This record gives sequence, structure tokens and C-alpha cells, in this order.
Amino acid sequence: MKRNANGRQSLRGRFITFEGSEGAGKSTQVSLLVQVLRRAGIVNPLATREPGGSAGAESIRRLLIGGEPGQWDGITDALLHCAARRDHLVRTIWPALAGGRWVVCDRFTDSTLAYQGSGQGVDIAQLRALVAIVAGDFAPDLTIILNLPPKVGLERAIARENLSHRLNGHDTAKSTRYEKMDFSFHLRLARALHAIAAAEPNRCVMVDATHDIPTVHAAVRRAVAERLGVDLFVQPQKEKGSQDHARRIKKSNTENVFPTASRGESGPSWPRSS
Ligand code: ATM
Repeated sequence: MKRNANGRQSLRGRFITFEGSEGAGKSTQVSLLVQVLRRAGIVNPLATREPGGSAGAESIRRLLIGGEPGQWDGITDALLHCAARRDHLVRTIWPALAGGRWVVCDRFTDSTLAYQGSGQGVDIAQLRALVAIVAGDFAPDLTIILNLPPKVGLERAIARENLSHRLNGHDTAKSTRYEKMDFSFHLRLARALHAIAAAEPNRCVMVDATHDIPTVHAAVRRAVAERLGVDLFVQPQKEKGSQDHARRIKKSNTENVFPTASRGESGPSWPRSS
């Protein structure tokens, strides 16, 4: 059983993270996964994101996302992301996991290693030391890496921005500071994510994100079902709430599902654009 950085609370829920380059469809896949988890009887799964996911971290996000590519050097960027992560862990993720909730997070530590390490050239050992200060040995139970060639991802991001501009008549989906980085930056990111997947096959599953949304979702569902031992292929008519839940979770995983969270709190914890 895992313990948080203070070594006190045991974390009974499961922690799933999504990683991927621009336009890979992470936020859509986070939403779809949370919906099927709920349908499978997992009570009140939480969708969250980084940077963000708590009031303090959302404030830091505004500092990080806006501006021009050279606004922060890599180390400042890493420190800001790590400060946001610490607040997110302490205020949102650890309390939810301690209460038995499953948490699905759009980006986590791997993004720091990829963006600030491979992308912005910060020393990986220094980044790992920072990550250890922030999170101790806490790590995701499963990381889904949505794999998309950087060129395709950037084209998707530009199309999204143009569509938003046409529909709203103003710029509601402006490029983030990272989307404005040059193409070689995005190539380095993609390589870094491949390297992470190869180095940690027990934690990471790479999913081909060039397919349409339902196909990618089916692959995500298979990965979660296989790796975390939960049946996500439940027929809707069988849904009867948490009584059935225990039966749907394979025996080896029952200790991770003790729903205690209050009702009505499910769904994304941040204002979403899609
Ligand atoms: P998204 O919400 O679009 O994923 O944007 C968050 C940005 O923050 C993302 N880049 N883009 N576009 C990647 C960046 N990021 C880091 O650079 N380091 C981190 O540790 C995290 C969590 C995100």
C-alpha cells in the first residue's frame, strides 16, 4: 500500500495519468475514461489536470501557459510546475485517493521530464530530485501515453484554434506558450515520451492516437482493464450501483476500492473547453 510524501496516509484509490503531445486528445480521453469508470461502478472518479487541479495550481497555470516561449527559463518553468504539482497533490489528489476515489489526471511528472528536461534542456537528475521533493516516491498506478507524430498533433492544435476562432469570432483557444515552441522542441518531447514508455513498461502503456476518438478510447479501456484488473466492458442494463461494484473488480484489486467520497462531486474539477 502506498504512502504519501509525509508517510502517513495510505492511498486506497487508483491513480491513472495521461501523457501525450499537443492535439493527442488527452482531455477527451480523460473524460471518456471517467465516464466508463463510473459506469463500471467505481464511485465518484475524479478527472483533473496539470498544471492545475486545485485553486493554487490553477493560479500558477495562468502564469505558465500564457506569454511567449522565452518567458521563463527551463528551471523556472520546472519550479513553477513543481509548485503547482505539490498544491495539486496536497489539496486534491492525495485526499481523493485516501478517500478511495480513483483519480484520472491529464499530465503529471512525465510531462516535467519531457517538457523541461528533453524540451528545455534542464538536467534530468535535477528534475528527478525536484520531483522527489514534491511527490516522494508517489507515482501513477498506470500512465497512458497517447502517441501522435508531432506534426499531426500540431496540425490538430491549429485546426482546433481556427475552428474556435470561426465559431466564436474571437480567440478562445489561443496557443499555449508551449504550442509556440519550434518544431524540434516537439520532436524532442515525442522522443522523450517514447523513452519513458520503454524504460517503465510496467507503469506505461503507449496508445496509438492517430485513430478516431472511439478507437483510441477502446484501446485506453483495454489498457486500464488489463493493467488494473477492472471490468470496463459492463453492459448498461447490469448497472445497479455500488453493490455490483465489488463483484466487477477482480479479487486482487478489491483493497483499492473503498468509496467514501460525497455525491455530486464527480467530473472535471476545472473549467473545460471541450
Ligand atoms: P495542456 O493543458 O494543453 O496539456 O497544456 C499544459 C502545458 O503545460 C503543456 N503544453 N502545451 N501545450 C505542457 C506543459 N507542461 C510542462 O511543460 N511541464 C509539466 O510538468 C506539465 C504538467 C505540463
